[in-house]
Order: sequence, then structure tokens, then C-alpha cells
Amino acid sequence: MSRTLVAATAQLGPIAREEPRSSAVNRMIALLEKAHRRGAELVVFPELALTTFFPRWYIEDEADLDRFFETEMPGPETTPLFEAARRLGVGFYLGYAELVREGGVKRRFNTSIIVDRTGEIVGKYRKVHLPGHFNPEEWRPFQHLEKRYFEHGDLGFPVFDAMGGKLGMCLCNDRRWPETFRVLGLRGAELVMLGYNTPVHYPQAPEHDHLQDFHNHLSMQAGAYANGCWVIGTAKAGREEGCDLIGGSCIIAPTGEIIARTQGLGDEIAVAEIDLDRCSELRKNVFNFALHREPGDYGPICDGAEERAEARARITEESRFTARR
Ligand code: CDV
Repeated sequence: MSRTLVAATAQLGPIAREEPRSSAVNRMIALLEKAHRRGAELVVFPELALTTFFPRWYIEDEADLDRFFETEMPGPETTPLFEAARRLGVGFYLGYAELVREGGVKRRFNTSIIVDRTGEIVGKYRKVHLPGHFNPEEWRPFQHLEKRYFEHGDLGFPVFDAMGGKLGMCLCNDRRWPETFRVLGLRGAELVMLGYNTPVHYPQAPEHDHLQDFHNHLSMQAGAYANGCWVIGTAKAGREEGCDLIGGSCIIAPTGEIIARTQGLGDEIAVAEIDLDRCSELRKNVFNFALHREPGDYGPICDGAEERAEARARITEESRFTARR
């Protein structure tokens, strides 16, 4: 049986702060339909795809913050996207801000899901590597308050049997960490999907601004190659509320080669046929994990877990936006 899938990266241009979800959803449906016309069976949307990238602002009012979160998926405004997927028989990856209530406490995650061709959610991931800072910092031209608005994802890096293959997910900053791809690779992921919102300007080291596109592709290509898996990375791109975000959405083969990519910074798709069986070109050879990995020598990678847990717990108590009701 063929394990070939036609897949698309579906890049979004900027979403304005006041743009309603219905508008973002309509834009995504248009991309889904376009991808379907080009034969796509799986479409990858960006991180936090339903709204503007709100962590760039310090939002004090809880109701204002809540506006950017989904309390149900699909909800009334996202149902049309799921219906379109079902109608077209196209699966998708979607990033969004998730708000759940547990024991009267609000919990917030930067989340992504896999939806299959029947419109069912078949996989969920919550972002592990949250970049940015907890408290507003006036010196910055824009904030990056992911550490304040989201909890560390509590689902690890799961791999799902879906769309005829083994699918993994991550979100934006996760792609810069080789551990993300390695854990997914060790679990057998054949395709890793991810969405990103990456500003061109990096306030802590502006001398790296011209390297943002390079670092984006470097991380994803290395992740694909070193784990012998396909990677699809999708940007929210362009000038969003005065902040320039990189594009460069792409489909990467297990060899690390980019085989399709978007050209501009607006709503755009790039499509490619991906043969999941090509993963074995790497996994049976140079990256045959069972034969060649030496985990006995990798101890420091997992040391310090307790220290990190303590540091996180302290910060959670001091700074994180946790509203008790
Ligand atoms: N949304 C992100 O995770 N963005 C980060 C930026 C802040 C560096 C990224 O890794 O692209």
C-alpha cells in the first residue's frame, strides 16, 4: 500500500488585533480549498492561527486576555473549518490558544491539534518550550509574554497514528531544540508538523535579525535529517500590528532538503508529495537509532530536571497569570 501523502503548508499573512475569528477561519478555509484543488490531503496551519500573536502585548484585563483563547474546539466560530475539512476529505494541523477550567482554576496552553479527513480531532499537543519572559519589560519594542500567558505543556511529545502514518507536532520555539525532534524521532514520528510566529527583530540580540530565516530553516532541516522524518513548518508572516514576522513556510524531506516553500509573506500555500517510506533511507542507515545511538553517554541532557521543576514552580507562584474563580 502506498504511503504517499500530498501535503501543504498553509501560511497566513498578518491577523489584526481586532480581526474576528470568523475572518481568520474564512481565510483558512480558502487555503484548505486551494490546497485540496492541488491534491492535498493534509494541510498545516500556523501557531496561534485564529488570532493575532497577542503575547506581544501586556494585557492586564483578564477578560481582554480571555478573548484570545478557545474554551472549546471546535467552537461556534471554528466549526466551519472542521466542516470544510470533512466536506473536502482533508486533514489539518491547527495551532490555537487553549483555555481549560480544572477544579475552578483556569489553565492556559499554547496548543496544536491534528484533525483527520473526517473532521475528528485525533491528536493534541501543548507547547513545551515557551520563549519570552514573565513580566512586562519596558525596554522592548514589543513584548513576548508567552511565559506569562501559558503553562508549560503537560502532554510531552506524543506521536499519533493518523493519515496513514506516524505524526508528531511541536510549536515554534520547540523547533530550535534538537530534543524535540529526537524525542519525536525515537517515538517513530515520520512527519513532524509545526506552526510558528517568529519576529524578524530579536530584541536581546538584534545583530541576529538578519539570520532569522536562516535559523528557522537550519533548525527544521537539522531536525528532519537527524531523525529521518518529514517536517512541515508553517509561518504566520508579514507585518502584524507593526511587528514583522518571517515567512519561509516549507516542506522538508528526511534528507533535510526543502522541497517546497512559500515565496511571500501573505496567505499562501506550498504543496508537495511526501512518501513516508523515505524515512527508512535515514533510519535504516546513518540514523539507525538501535545500532548507532549511544544513550549511555548522553546523561547531561536529562540531568537537572528537579532544579528546573523547582524554578518553574517558583515562577508560577510569583508571576503567572492564574485567575482563581
Ligand atoms: N512564538 C515563538 O515561539 N517565537 C519564538 C521567538 C520569540 C524567538 C521563536 O522561537 O521563533
